[in-house]
Amino acid sequence: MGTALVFDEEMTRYKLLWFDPACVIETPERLTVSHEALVRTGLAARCVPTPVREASDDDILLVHSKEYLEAVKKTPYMTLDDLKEFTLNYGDVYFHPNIYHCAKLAVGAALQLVDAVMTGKVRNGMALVRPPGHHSMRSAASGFCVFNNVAIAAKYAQQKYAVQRVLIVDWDIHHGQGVQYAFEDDPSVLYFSWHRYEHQEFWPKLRDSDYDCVGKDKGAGFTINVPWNKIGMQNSDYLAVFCHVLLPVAYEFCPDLVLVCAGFDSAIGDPEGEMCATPDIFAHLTHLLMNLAGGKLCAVLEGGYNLTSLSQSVCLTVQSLLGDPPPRPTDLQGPCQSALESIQCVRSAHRKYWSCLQHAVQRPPSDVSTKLEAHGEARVSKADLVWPQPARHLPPALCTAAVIPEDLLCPLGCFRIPREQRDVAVSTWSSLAALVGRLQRNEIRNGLALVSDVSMAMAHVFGHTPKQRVLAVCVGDTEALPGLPEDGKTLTVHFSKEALDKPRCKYYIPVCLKKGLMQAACSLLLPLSYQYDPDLVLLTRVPGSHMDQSEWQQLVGLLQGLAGGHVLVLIQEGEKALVGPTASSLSGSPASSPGPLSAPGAEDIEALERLKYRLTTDWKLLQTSGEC
Ligand code: X5A
Ligand code: ZN
Repeated sequence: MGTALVFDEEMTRYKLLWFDPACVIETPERLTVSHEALVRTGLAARCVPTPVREASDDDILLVHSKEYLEAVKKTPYMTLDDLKEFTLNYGDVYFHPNIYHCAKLAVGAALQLVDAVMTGKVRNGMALVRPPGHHSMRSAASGFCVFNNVAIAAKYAQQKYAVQRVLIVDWDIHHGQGVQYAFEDDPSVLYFSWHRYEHQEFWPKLRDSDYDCVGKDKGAGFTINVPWNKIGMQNSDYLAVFCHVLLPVAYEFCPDLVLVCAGFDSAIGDPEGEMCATPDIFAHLTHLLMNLAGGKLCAVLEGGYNLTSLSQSVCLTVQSLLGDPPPRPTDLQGPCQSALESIQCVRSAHRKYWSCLQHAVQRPPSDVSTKLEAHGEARVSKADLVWPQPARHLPPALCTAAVIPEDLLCPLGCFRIPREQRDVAVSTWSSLAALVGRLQRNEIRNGLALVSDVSMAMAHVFGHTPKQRVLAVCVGDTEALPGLPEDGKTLTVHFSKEALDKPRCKYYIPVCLKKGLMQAACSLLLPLSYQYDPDLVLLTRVPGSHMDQSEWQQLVGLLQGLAGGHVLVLIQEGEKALVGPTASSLSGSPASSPGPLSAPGAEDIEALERLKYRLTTDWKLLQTSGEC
């Protein structure tokens, strides 16, 4: 389906012309190094090159006032002194004779990306732009931003393509107040932002950026702010917010299009963010969003001021967009106390708006979150600012292998493991063994087998993976799971609609739910899986499941973020109809959307919260509240 890359060198042709310490970090090199890194790694060549265009006045007026546009239009003709004076009207931004031209291209780049995605030319894409956009407001420039690229893109998509619901994920380390203000009373655009806040001490120092600002009027609940009150946040903190806040709400919202304010000042080494999440995390964040909205995702560059971590993060984002498996996650110890406080506050503030959060722990609004300190130092030491160079990764040439009967057509994008023996039963086992071997040698990425007895097939796979950590995810009402090794070499999560055994040990987790499966996948399965960090994911499906085809496809998609993408799916014969949809997700096609009706019921969410709570002592990534 393809990934668009929108870029034009023209956007490097403006810079700060006078002394202003607040603006020195916003340089043309930000764009050149990012683009050069994409070229050097071969990623750019794998994308669909997509030209920029100049946004029209009408495009810009979707978000900005006529007066502001007319004022900016005059800047190309101003003298240096005029430009300096004009700049003084706004905060932390600079003007240059060529910035108006570049700002029109930056908006146009975002719109070209939306066009490419919405017309089906590509599945997703990224626009590398300057100036950034998310701080600019209806009548004001701010924080290096002139026009609000992403806010305009959202309105444009709604107007031109009748897109109903747009999800905007702002992972830049600053609060995109411009985006928030553009949609604060609009329930058709869900705006999510995390940002360095430090109890309103950090720029732009707005009361509007706190967790209790949730939107206005009809838009109440459709603004989600996650303030970071400490610096030094790590991969675990970011993942925890995705698992426990963003993803459950995103699945409930059911967007038709996902836009990302892709700022990388939230990565380690950035002088603005001072956070400690590694560039690898962006491969995961991207992957986790890639199956929403039928895969329609547009990432638009915002901030990012450490040229090394910026360019690495851009590469990892594009790598995921292209469908490469994310690298194995590193150092997931669980979120810090300060992050947990923020998570708890956000979930509590939103519990009345989202079914998936209705059983979040209630926090009295007066309980201002100042008491608890993050573990360790509040300062980030120099030693913590070193991170490993992302692995040079080569995706396996072959993607999906299938062990299926000869009378079944091999699904598109798969290749069949040939049968070596005439005896059907023996042949399936030997083919399955061959498949597991090829997965272990990284000759294939993932695989799928249709088997007569899932339980025996699982035992067979365990037999061939004695040294590996296997995450077994079982879906359906199996009575007999094989005798599971309880040595920590497998973690089993079993989804069933019937009541199951009580958890026998830390490594066997039964989940009994009627509905709300996506919520369980996001806030239970993902944290467990990430923390377990398996070498192989074994996903099994037997009849008698309540998980519909789109939920199943989402699960197949999400789990490919683990184990370097090594997922083996075992389907029991009665569920033959799932072979095609499974193969499609394994070979990288976007999963279908579960639809807004899959919202969970109160009972399910309560059961889920209870289960999570019980497991938190063993699995820190499941935590959603601080120690009170
Ligand atoms: C897009 C962006 C940051 C502005 C910081 C001003 N702007 N102190 O990251
Ligand atoms: Zn920023």
